[in-house]
Parts: sequence; structure tokens; C-alpha cells
Amino acid sequence: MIAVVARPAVFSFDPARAALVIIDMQRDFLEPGGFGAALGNDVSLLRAIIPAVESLLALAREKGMLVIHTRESHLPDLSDCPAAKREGSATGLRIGDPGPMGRILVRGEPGNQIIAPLAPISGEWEIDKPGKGMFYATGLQDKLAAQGIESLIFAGVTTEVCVQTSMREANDRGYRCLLIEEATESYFPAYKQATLDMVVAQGGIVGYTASLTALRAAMNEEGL
Ligand code: C5J
Repeated sequence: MIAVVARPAVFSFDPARAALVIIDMQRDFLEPGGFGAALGNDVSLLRAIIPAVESLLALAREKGMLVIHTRESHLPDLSDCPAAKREGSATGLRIGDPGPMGRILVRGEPGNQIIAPLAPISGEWEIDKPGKGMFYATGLQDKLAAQGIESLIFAGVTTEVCVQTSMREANDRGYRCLLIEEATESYFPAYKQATLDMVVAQGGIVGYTASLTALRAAMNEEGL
């Protein structure tokens, strides 16, 4: 077992039964000229974590851990996009509309691709999710069960939306969850901090958080 110095307490996991989950590091949320920027968000905040997520991904690959990449995306006919989600934005930009990088949040469009430095490689899982959470309408739970996965290490964007929703879904399904602090970000820094605090409140009600340094130190200590 690997023991990571974490909040609110030490997080222990078996790397053979753990996966790294990188949430929604897709071009539309991170690149200038994408959907996120078109909504008026400062994408430089999210871009700042790219080196940390790259390091975390390299660590997981080096240690032979399962890696899962998610994308928030919808089918081209939008049959998996509820009307409430499509109509929900007050910005005037709707899912499926033509955006700066192709149709907004539609599978296969340029803006829906994972950013180049984090591109999945062979053997890594790619999960297209129509919701905020990674378990909703994806079949992921069965795939994880078949693989014997018990612990999930989270990174990605945005902390308070798709990352937190996915962690809460995972927590309800019995997974041990660890969020890597410098590998997640929000367009609203206060929301990131609030989410980190919420996750670990009440003795780790949703899970644990730790620095990448602490995770790396713990994995190297075990001589993996
Ligand atoms: C959002 C996400 N913020 N990946 N998606 O709509 O958090």
C-alpha cells in the first residue's frame, strides 16, 4: 500500500487497484478562442495547471497505473443532451451550436479534443460523458469493477463542476478518492478553494486532497 500525506489524513491506496482520472482537459475549456473563453472566462487560469497535470500523467504512466481521460461531450444529434442543459445558458451560446472550434461540446469536433500535451496513448481509457459526472450514462462503473479498481486519483477541470461531481459520484459508489491540489483548477479561484475544503470537511466526507509532491514522494518511497 502507498501512504500519501494528505488532508484530512493519510490516504492509502494499492496502485494496482487505482486509476488516475483526468477530467475534461479539452481544448474548448482551455484554449484561447474556445468555448470557455467565448463565455468570458480567463482560460489562463486553467492553462496554468497543464504542467502539473503533465507531471502527474507522466508519474502514473511511469508507475504503470491505469489512466482514464474524460471529455464532456454530446452525440452529434444531441439525443443525449437534455433540453434543460441545452437551454440552460444565459450566454446565448448553446451546446451543439457552431463555436470557435467547431460545434460546442459535440463529440469529434476540434474543440472537444483533449489538449495535445495530455493526449491519451494506447491502453488509456477515453470516456465521453454527457453529464458533469463521469458515471452518468457512461458505463464506467462496470468497466472499473471488471478491472478491480478501488481508488481514484483525480485531476482536471473545473474543480467545482465536473471534477467535484465526478468525485461525489465516485464516493457514493464506494471508491476511495484523492484530488491532486495543483492539478485541478477553476475559472473562479475561490470556488476551487471552497471545493478542496468541502471535499475534506467532516473527516473527508467526499475524499482526500494532496499535493503532487506528496503523491510522488509516497510512490517513490515504495520503490514502485
Ligand atoms: C463545465 C466542466 N464547467 N468540465 N464543465 O461546464 O467542469
